[in-house]
Amino acid sequence: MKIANNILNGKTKLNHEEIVQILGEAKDQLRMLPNVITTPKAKLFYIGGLHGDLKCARKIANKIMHSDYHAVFLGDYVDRGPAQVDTLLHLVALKLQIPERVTLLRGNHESQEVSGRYGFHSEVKQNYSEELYLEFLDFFKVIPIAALSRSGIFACHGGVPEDVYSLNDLSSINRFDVNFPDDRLSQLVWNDPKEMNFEFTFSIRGAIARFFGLVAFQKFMGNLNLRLFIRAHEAFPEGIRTFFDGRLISIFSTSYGGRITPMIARIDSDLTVHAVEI
Ligand SMILES: [Mn+2]
Repeated sequence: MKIANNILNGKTKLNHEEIVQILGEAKDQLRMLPNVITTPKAKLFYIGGLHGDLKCARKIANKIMHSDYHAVFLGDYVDRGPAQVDTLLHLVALKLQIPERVTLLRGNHESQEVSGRYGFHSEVKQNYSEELYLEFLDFFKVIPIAALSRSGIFACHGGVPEDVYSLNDLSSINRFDVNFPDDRLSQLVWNDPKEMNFEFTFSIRGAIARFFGLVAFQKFMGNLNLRLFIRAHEAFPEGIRTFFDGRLISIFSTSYGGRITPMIARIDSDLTVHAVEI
C-alpha cells in the first residue's frame, strides 16, 4: 500500500522489485473477482482507453479520488503511448488505494498477442526485462471483463459478442489466459458498433472481430434487461460518440498527442449521462 500511495503522489519509474510487489497485491485482489463486476446504481465514471497517457491517467485519478463516484476503466491501458508502464501502475495503485470505488476491466491490448506487437513489450524490455513482461502478462490474465451497474448499465471494452444470451454466458467463461481463446470473450473486447439494421458482419479489423448492428444490440439489451451500454476501443476525434438512439456510448480518454479530445462519461444519481472533458 505504501508503493500505491507513492505512485498516486507522483512516483514513476519504479524498480523491478516494487513492480513485482504491487502487481502481486493487485493480482491477489483481481483474481478473486467474478468476470462481470457489479457496480453501484449511479454516480459512476466510465473511462476509455488510456494507451500510456500518464497525464490523462493522473487527471482522471485525481478527479475520482476527490469525488464519491465509482470509476469503471474500460481497458487499453498499454501500447502506443509514451508512458505505458507508469500509466498502468497508476491505475493499479488507484485500485489498491480505493478498491471499493474502482473497477478495472480488460481491453484487447491487455493480451500477449497485442501488447507483444504494439509497444508495451518493447517498453518493458527496454527499461526492465523479459521476465518483468511475463509478470505483466500474468496480471492481464486476472483482469475482469465486464461491469454491470444495479441500474442496468453494461460496460465492456469492445461490444456485443455473438452467442451470448445471458449474464451467465459471460460469467461462466474462463478468462484466465494471456490471450482470448474463447471467441465470446475475444469479441467482447474486439467488436465495434455499426449504426445499421443487421445483426453481425465482418469487421475491417479482420477475422478476430465483428461489427454488431442494431439487431444484435437490441437482442443483447433485451436478453440482459439493460438500460445503457458503455464501451471504448475506438478513437473518435470528439472523444465520445453515441449510437442506437443514445443507448450505446463509446468513449476514448487519451489525447493521442493532441489529435483527440479525451473524454469520460459521468452518470449522476438521476441516471443522466454527461460527457466530461478531462
Ligand atoms: Mn481496444
